[in-house]
Amino acid sequence: MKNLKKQDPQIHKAIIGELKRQQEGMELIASENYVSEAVLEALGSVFTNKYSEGYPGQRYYGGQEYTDVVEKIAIDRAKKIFGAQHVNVQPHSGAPANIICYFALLKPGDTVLGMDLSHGGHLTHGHPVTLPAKIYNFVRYKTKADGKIDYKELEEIAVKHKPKLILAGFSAYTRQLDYKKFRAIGKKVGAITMFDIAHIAGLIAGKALPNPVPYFDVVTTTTHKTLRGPRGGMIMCKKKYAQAIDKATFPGFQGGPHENNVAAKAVAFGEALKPSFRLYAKQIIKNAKVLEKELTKHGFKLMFGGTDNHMVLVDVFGSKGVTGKEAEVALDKVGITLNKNMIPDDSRNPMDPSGIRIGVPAVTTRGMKEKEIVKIAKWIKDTIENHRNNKKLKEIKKEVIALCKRFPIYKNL
Ligand code: DSN
Repeated sequence: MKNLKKQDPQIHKAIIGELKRQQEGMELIASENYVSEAVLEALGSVFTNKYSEGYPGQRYYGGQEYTDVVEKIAIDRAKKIFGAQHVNVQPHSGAPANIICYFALLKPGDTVLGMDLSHGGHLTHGHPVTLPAKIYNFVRYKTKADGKIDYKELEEIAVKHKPKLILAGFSAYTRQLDYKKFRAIGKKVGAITMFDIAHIAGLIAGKALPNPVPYFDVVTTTTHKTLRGPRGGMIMCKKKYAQAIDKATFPGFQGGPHENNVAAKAVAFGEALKPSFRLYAKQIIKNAKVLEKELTKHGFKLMFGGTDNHMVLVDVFGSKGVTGKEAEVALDKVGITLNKNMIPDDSRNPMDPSGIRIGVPAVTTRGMKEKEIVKIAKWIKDTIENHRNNKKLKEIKKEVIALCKRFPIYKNL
């Protein structure tokens, strides 16, 4: 970054600081990951200069010979990974992708069935503070005491409210969904089915979880979580909805696509098609299972009874009398980054909830395996149990940095 260093030392310094933070810190935010240097190069490429409203072969501005190449490759690779009939790689991120789908498939006032936020759902699945919740009528379903979705209740709610859209997907739910049951309920009430796979897209791409794309009418995702691509979104759908989705993306909701992101998505999809990505996806699940076992052994209560994917949701307040915020702050002090999180029907508030969410995709990218996860679980326990003991926290921090240094990232940056 020699030009940046000379021209804008303040920004250069912040980027170097962030690089060091990522290199030395233990990243356990379930939705984060480390992209490859090739993905970073595509992101920082001259495609950032180009306007390309429209779609390959049908653009509004000239000079599209290379934008069309990268966008077509991104689409083809996504189709190959997920077996999708139609793909739109232009959504800027996951929230816009979801809003585009609502816009494409619904009329104002239509009813949508989505998962409750405190039960692991996502803000854009109808939380009252969001724009979609002001436009559409969201009805929420929850999980049962055993942590599974109550499909019988889901069916009853669907029969009662006759939604136009049934939404599956989550940002903190840790269990595998029954795709066939969603499809059957959708069919029974004549609803379109949509699955937001943002969190688990990489696990599906790596064949560590079954592929839901054949079962749902529409599937949205981000590209930067387990899929390990650039910050961005994507919509996959059945041919029947292709035109509506494309029109709702542009000109309906977005302007020009960010072709530097599209190029980086193509690079990441190329990586996801490699055999090594399958090993990565499988290792994520193995690591999460070890985390589940170790945290349980250390006296933590895991929500939903454990995990089938890349993350766990822990009731730290119920387990150790330490709030989610206190745990997040203490863990930050030792260089372990994660987020406080609501647990189902949390009696506390979102800024200081009862839980923390812990995910292993980023540390797995670094090459950490079962042995390292055992250590991480112990540090989490020791940090939370000693959250006011700064001396102890400093000792743990040294150990965390030492382990991260043994699993380096971005050596060539
Ligand atoms: N913020 C993302 C997450 O952490 O799950 C979802 O949008």
